[in-house]
Amino acid sequence: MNQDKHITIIGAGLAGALLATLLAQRGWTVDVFERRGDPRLHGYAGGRSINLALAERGLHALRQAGADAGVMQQAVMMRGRMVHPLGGEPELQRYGRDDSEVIWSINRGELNIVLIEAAEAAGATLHFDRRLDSVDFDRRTLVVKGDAHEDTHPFTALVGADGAGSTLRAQMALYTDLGERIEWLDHGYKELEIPPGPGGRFRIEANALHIWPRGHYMCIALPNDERTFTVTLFMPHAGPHPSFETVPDGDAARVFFEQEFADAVPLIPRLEDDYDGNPVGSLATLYLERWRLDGRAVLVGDAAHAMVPFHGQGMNCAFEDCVALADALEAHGGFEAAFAAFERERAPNAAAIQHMALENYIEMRDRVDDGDYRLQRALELLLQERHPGRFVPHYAMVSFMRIPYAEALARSEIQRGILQRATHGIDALDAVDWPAIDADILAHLAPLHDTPA
Ligand code: FAD
Ligand code: E1W
Repeated sequence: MNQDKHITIIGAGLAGALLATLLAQRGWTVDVFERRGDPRLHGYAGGRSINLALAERGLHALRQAGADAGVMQQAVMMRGRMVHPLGGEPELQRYGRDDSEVIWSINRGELNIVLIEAAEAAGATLHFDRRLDSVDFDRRTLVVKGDAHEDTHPFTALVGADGAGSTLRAQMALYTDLGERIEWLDHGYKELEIPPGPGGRFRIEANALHIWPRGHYMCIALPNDERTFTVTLFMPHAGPHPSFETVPDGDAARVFFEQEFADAVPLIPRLEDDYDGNPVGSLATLYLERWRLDGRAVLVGDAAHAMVPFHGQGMNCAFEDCVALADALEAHGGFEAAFAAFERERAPNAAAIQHMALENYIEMRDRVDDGDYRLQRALELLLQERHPGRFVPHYAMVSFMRIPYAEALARSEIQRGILQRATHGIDALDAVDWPAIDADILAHLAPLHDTPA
């Protein structure tokens, strides 16, 4: 075996399977160890239909691997957010200018299967039911367990794609200080299901991400290709408002939903069973000062930078990591230089999207249904037309473009100031002082350069 082009990946989840594909396609010998069983044989762990929003960054990475067509077959287009106010009609707020600026809802299990098949087709070797247990970085061996098995394998270099609770990260931390800090969100989440309606049709608008903003908590719903929706309730774990403490079970949930999400109640026939049967998930941001142990191991995706889900970018960012790492391994001689270049490129961008994801929770749960927010979104669209290639709405920079997240964040902060100054004390766009805004934009925003395809 060519030791220089051999790599071992921990985790065949979203990032692990995509990275295995990209590297195997470039002539690498790739071994992947995955704790779970092969989802093609036993179905995807959990069995529930959980979906994710795929945006341009993730889609572009899938194109690099030639896996986009297989994924898009199952995808449902989402044109915008459908906001359901308390006691009012739902309203669609478009994400972009037209149907070329949309995002896609995809099933996590189906996506993982497409990527696992791509990895094997490219020549990677996947070992299922093999959980990483420990690593001896001095001897360069690792121990994996599963099926009453315990094996020791030699490795050349390791990539940790084993998610937020990464075992590889914990093993690396025994050899070097990674500067790890976890910030738990005091809100958790619970998933519920909207089954198909009469005639097997979607019960609510299929091509949207539905949001029920309620100030300190919210529900969202994403469509599945089998005509169901997965609803997610985000709410504090504890405390007096509504919280998972004050709404402890299915019966309490029905009363709560009748008060707060009345239009959703008839859509969720198994509300009590779903609420009682599904766990409350926890959410956190994981900050690391270092992502690698010299040239012996590096972390990608959630293992390196788990984030809260409110921008729908965790997987998209993990996929961008995979392309960046595969490129760095091709561009640099030796693992140490490649891992260092990868970390240098990605760490500031991961930090930027982690920050934007936290900010977006407050935006989604509290602001999407107020007049000021809608005025600023409408103004963003007009400014995009007036200053093409210079003023691009925040959401578009994150979801429809591939400029580095750190640049999107810096520009968004400048634009927020411009929008605030422009809308200060006015409540309609016809009162806007256009010459003043134009001058503000030209003074503070340089022309933007997107990465070419
Ligand atoms: P994972 O997908 O967690 O994969 C890790 C893999 O490693 C798993 O297969 C696991 O079994 C395996 N593994 C773990 N430990 C071991 C071990 N010791 N040995 C071997 N294998 C191991 N992102 C988006 O882009 N869009 C969204 O809409 C979105 N919505 C979300 C909603 C919620 C409620 C949450 C919680 C997250 C959401 N995300 C979303 C984020 C997204 O789920 C993650 O960012 C993404 O799954 C990260 O991929 P990963 O491959 O790094 O980790
Ligand atoms: C998306 C879980 C999740 C996933 C998402 C999004 C949101 C709110 C949530 C962010 C968004 C797609 N978002 N939606 N509308 N404005 N921002 O774009 O993935 Cl909670």
